[in-house]
Amino acid sequence: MTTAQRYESAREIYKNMGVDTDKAVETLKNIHISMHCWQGDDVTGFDHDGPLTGGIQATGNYPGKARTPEELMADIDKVFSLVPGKHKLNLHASYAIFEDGEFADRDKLEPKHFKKWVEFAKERGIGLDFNPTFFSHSKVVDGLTLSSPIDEVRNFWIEHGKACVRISQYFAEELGIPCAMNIWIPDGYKDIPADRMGPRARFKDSLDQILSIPYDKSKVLVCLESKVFGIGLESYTVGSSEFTINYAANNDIISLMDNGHYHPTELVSDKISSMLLFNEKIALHVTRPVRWDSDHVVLFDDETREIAKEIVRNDAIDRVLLALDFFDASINRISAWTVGMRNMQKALLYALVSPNKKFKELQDTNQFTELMAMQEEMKIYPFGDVWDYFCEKNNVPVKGEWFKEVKKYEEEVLSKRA
Ligand code: RNT
Ligand code: ZN
Repeated sequence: MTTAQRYESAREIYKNMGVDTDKAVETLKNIHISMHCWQGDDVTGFDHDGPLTGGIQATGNYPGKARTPEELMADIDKVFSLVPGKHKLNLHASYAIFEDGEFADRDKLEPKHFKKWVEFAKERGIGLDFNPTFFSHSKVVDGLTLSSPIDEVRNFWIEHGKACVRISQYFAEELGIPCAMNIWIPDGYKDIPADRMGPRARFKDSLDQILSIPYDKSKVLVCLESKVFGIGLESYTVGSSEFTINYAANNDIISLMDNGHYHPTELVSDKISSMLLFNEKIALHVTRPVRWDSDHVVLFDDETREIAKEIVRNDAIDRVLLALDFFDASINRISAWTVGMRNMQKALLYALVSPNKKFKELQDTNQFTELMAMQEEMKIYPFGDVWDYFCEKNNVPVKGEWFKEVKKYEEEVLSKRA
């Protein structure tokens, strides 16, 4: 049977449950996921040759990592050719591209240092998102940036933040697509602090200063990401969840939740509805924490599906800025990216072909026996046939065919990078 024939049969089966698969496929096509550039080079970037710092770690040394902007762009293109639909690219400030030996430190970055990325995005008709890089730099002193007690250090990073707001607005204006700019700082302490308030008060003031520059709020969507702990920063994190949610709510910016940034039994899927009740927009970093914020590749697993369900069944597709955040250096990086992107899309499609209204009715009429029975039945509906159809319709390889492309690319391109 062809993919189209299998889809026809699946469509009828879902129709009996009141699900319109044609509509689901159409909706999914218009969901743009922000793909992080940093899976391609283990969060290295192009503006330094020091180690990755900030309490985050990319482990593994699978060959073929991108070493130059050209290599990273080629790799991103390869991934986009294997992922259905059109997406956004999420850059970090450390991916500035300096030409003719010129260099600008993070506090002096300008739009021109990202011109090549804008050209890249324009040629592909995609939007760009952005992140100031508050790590992997000598001005991170004693693990602190925007919360540092040293004025010179704190001011350096405030200037970096301001520069990034300007660059984000440049992206939005050049591309005609709003740019989400996410602020995450690693600041924290390994051991029990003597003063928890001071660093948070300084962080608050630093954010106020960064956001005091004029910028167009309809173009630059400033987000603030919380965290519970980092490696070497286990006892105290300045940008905790309470800090970021309150700061965002009081300053009209967007809260960003990364599902690796909570205690192990806390689930971001359960937080989304509360956040949506009080915020016009929220932002997500979808990742896979394994025992800690390990940033494993996103799988088609329970929590990813649950996150997708919360977005879809609350009609929040346009209110959730959806980005991925993982970096696995132990496997082929093109494959890592592709698996994560396709899985996020699968999770969304899975949510779109769930009889959400019917399930809600069962809940509201206290029919939990039937709800469980039907939810379990739906798990083995011919979902794969709908997904395959979506891939075919969007001109990307169906089923595992994409992996052949990755192997070929590894042989022809990645293996030559040694
Ligand atoms: C770190 C945060 C942050 C980074 C990226 C590289 O724990 O999740 O989002 O992963 O900015
Ligand atoms: Zn994150």
